[in-house]
Amino acid sequence: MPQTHCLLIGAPVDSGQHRPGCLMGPAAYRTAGLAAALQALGHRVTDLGDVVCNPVEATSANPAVHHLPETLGWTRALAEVGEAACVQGMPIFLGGDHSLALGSVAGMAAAAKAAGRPLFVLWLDAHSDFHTPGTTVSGNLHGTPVAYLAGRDFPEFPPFPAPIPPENICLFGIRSVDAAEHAALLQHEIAINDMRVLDERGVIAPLREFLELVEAADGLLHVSLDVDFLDPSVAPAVGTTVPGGATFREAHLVMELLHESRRVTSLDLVELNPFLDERGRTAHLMVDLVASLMGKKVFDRPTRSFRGQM
Ligand code: 6HN
Ligand code: MN
Ligand code: MN
Ligand code: MN
Repeated sequence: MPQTHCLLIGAPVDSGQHRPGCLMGPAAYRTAGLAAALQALGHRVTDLGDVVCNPVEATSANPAVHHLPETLGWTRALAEVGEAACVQGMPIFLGGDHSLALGSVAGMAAAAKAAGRPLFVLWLDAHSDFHTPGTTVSGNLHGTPVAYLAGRDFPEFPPFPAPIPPENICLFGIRSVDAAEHAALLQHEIAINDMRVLDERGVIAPLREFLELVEAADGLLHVSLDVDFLDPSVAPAVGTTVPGGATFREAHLVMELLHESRRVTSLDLVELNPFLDERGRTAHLMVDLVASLMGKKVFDRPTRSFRGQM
């Protein structure tokens, strides 16, 4: 199996929502043994440490929006660090709340543009995160990154480097969508695999459909994994729990299929709030899911993809 150079990028972002604790995420992933788990699979790991945020003075026309200067600072810093890391290997962003993806995906989009390759995004989440700063009711900017990467109106932010066409975006696992997000999603051709779809079809068929698009376009694939994609019964350490999420095995199966696709080029791990965890179980599960994504198998048969090819 080819070795990957994994670049761990600590993103202790806590400004995208109100409940303190996500800033402890990077330390929790390190404590739960992420680097060792990747090395045990034969990968090379470089920990780039934690990124530092320099706030950017700004205000929003929407008075609900809070911590905009910090979020702008993180967006700029993470885009820069992420874009530079792409050249060396596979960036893995250790969050931090989901507003970090405003920066991580911007960095990946800039790198994809420079490489002349299309970027695809798989959003594993209970939420659609499709608000703009103008439509958010909570003012929590962690609910906005999909709208930013799709090129919607973000007057407070730098223009997104290369907006991602809706057909290159796949929402997976969603079960909580606000009215303004719902209305906007109806205007975009984004694949929406909500839990109703996954209940009926399972995770395999819809994920394969998306991976086939990535394959056909020889695309780069960014995966953004929100802890609340998982059911709260297996992953309690998150501020925005929504019942009815992916089971332990569904989540591993998604990761195993992603590994077999050989397409994933960057990854966000977001919304872990270690302050809400139970003896580290959510942090450990997230590390185990990354291991599945990077090649760990239940039983290590000679490698065969889901299509039965080598
Ligand atoms: N996340 N739609 C809600 C809001 O406040 O805008 C929830 C957002 C959750 C964001 O889970 O990353
Ligand atoms: Mn606050
Ligand atoms: Mn999210
Ligand atoms: Mn979420």
